[in-house]
Amino acid sequence: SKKPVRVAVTGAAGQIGYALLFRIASGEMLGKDQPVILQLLEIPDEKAQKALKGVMMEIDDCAFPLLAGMEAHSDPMTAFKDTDYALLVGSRPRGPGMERAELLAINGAIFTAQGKALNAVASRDVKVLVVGNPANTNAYIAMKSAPDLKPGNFTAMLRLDHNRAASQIAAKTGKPVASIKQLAVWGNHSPTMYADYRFATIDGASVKDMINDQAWNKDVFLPTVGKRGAAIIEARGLSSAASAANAAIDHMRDWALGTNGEWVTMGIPSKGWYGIPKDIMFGFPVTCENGEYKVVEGLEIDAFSQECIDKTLAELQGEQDGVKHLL
Ligand code: NAX
Repeated sequence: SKKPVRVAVTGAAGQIGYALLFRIASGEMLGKDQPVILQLLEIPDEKAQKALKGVMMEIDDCAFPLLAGMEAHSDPMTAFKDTDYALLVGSRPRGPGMERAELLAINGAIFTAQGKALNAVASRDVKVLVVGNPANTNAYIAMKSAPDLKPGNFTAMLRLDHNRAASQIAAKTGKPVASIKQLAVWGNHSPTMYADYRFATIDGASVKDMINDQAWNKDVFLPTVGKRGAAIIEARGLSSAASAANAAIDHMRDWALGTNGEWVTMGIPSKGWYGIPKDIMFGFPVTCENGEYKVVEGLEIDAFSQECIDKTLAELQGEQDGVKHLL
C-alpha cells in the first residue's frame, strides 16, 4: 500500500473546512488508495482551537480507513512541517465597511507568515492551493514569501468559477454538465473573472453556436457567474462553503492525478502566457498530467475577450501593487 502523504489545511474549523476535511480523509481528493495525514491549522484563539478539536472528534468518529494521522496546530511552522499539499483556506475576507488598505494589511500578514513557513518546513514539492480571499493576491503574497519553493507550485482557486460556469451552460443548453468540455475562466477570482465558452464543446458540437446569443453571454451568463457568490450569501445568509470545498477537491485532485487531456481552470503565476505579465496569479485554462499543469496555449483572443481579460488583469495589478510594500 502507498505511503501516507501530508495534507495541511488552514482555517480548518471554518465552514469550508467542515465541508472539506471529511472528503479529503475519505480519499476523494487524492484517491481511494492514498492514505493521508491531516495537519490542521487554526488561529491560537481558544474558541477556534476548541472548535477544531470538535471537528477532529467527528473525523475520528468516521473511522476513515485512509486517515493515517491527524494533528491540530496553532503555528504554521509546525502545521506545514513536511507537508505535500497545503490548502490555505483561512483568511480575512473583506467585511462591511472595511478599508481596502486594512484588508490588504491583515491578509498580507497572514500570507507572508504562511509563505515563509512553507518555505522553511514544507516538502520541496509542496502543492499549494489558496482558497481564502482575495485568493489570487493571497497566493501571490505566499509565493513571493517562499523564494526557495517553485513559484509554479503556488496556485489560487478559480475552480468554483469554472464549475459555476459549467453549471449555467448545462442549464442553458439542457445538456448534462459532464458533457461540457474545453471551458475556460480567465483572471481574478472576483466578479471581474471572464468565463469563456467560445472553445467549449458538447458531444463535439460548439457551445457558442448552440447558444448563439452574445447578449445572453454578456448580460446574463457573465454577471450570473460573476455575482454567484453574492447570490449565495443573499439566499443562504452565509457564503458558499460546500461548493467551495468541492472546487478545492476538484482542483487538487486534477492537479495531482491528472485530467486526461480535459481542460480545467487554475489560478497560476503567469509566465507571460496571453500577454499576462510574469508572476501575476491569473486564471488560465490548463490540462494536468503527472502532477504538473500545462497552460492551453494558442487560443484566439477576440476583441470582446481581450476587453474582459484586460479588465480582470487591471484589477489584479491594482491588488498586487497594493501589497508590494509588504514583500
Ligand atoms: P469561516 O470564517 O467560516 O472560516 C475561516 C476560518 O479560518 C476560521 O475558523 C478562522 O479562525 C480561520 N483563520 C483565520 N485566519 C487564520 C490563520 N491566519 N490561520 C489559520 N486559520 C485562520 O470562512 P469560510 O466560509 O470557511 O471561508 C474561508 C475563506 O474562503 C474566506 O476567505 C472566503 O472569502 C473564501 N472563499 C473563497 C472562494 C474561492 O472560490 N476562492 C469561494 C468561497 C469562499 O468565499
